[in-house]
Amino acid sequence: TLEQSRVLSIQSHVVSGYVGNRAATFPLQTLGYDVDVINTVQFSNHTGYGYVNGHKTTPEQLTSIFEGLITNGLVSHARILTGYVPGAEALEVVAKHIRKMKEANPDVTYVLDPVMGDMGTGLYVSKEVVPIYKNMLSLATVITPNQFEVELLSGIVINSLPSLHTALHQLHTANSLPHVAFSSIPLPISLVSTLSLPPPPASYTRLLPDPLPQWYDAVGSGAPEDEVLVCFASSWENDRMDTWAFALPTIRGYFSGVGDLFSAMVLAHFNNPESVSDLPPLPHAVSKALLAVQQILLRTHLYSLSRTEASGTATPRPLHHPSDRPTLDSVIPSDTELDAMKPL
Ligand code: PXL
Repeated sequence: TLEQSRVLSIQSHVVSGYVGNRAATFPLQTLGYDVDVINTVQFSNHTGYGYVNGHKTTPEQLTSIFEGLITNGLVSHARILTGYVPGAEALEVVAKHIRKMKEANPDVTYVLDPVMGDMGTGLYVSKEVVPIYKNMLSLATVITPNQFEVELLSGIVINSLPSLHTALHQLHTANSLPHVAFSSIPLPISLVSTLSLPPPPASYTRLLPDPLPQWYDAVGSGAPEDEVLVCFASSWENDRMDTWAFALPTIRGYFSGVGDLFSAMVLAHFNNPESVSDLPPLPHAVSKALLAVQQILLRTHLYSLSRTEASGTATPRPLHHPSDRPTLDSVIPSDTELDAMKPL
């Protein structure tokens, strides 16, 4: 039988910094999860530094770790999370064991982040990884791709809301995939305010909080007509697709591991009896995840602004140095702000 509080998280480890398992583990633990961690790489730091040392876990090493867990009867996780797995053979090993776990217990919740690349940089795993992820889609409960990964997995180029809708529809129907949480894409706020997702039945749009939080000017570009980040979530049930869109103010900083934290928080809040609202499971989990990510980014941003000394080569100077910076206390959302973030 499954142990509801146990999570198996399979992603990267970095010695310095917080991406992959280093971004996922502690936040999951604070929510009461018992997190078992398989490290797919051990690097000195994340790859944004340009210089990285360390090693990838080999397929043989991954196999032996899984065998150890199985032999001791330690595989009863109710939730599985996977992220960065750079090699095809290693990903095959991961896929094989997740398939076994799902076969033994179809109720396992599996959040799959198909980490392959992004729009700016292109593919950053071996190209043999792509077809393996395509095969793994049928195992997943929720996937958390970015735009690059949605296009690669669906074969559909996203350049409009209808093409976005078609790509999501394709992902659901071709893979019997119940849920997609499409991590944020930048859109002009003028478009977002007119957003209507084809076709209804149930499409919610969570727009920017109104009034804007008082920290917004200090962390955003300062111009509300500027871009916002929009996250699309869609669920497929009984031959019907429901889509939700969430819009958030942009925090102008250089961050890594944001997607990893987001996926972990979606896993944490998805169908969790201790995390409830009147929303369906996916939009509930996504709104909780976005709020947690936003709060952590705000604190990280304020911390980075407060540091005067050089802090390593991966952190460029912040774009904004407002003299009246928000304080940590002031970024804790008020009840009114939280209310304003409920779907319309
Ligand atoms: O955040 C994704 C990620 C995961 N793992 C490693 C990375 C990064 C992003 O830079 O370098 C090792």
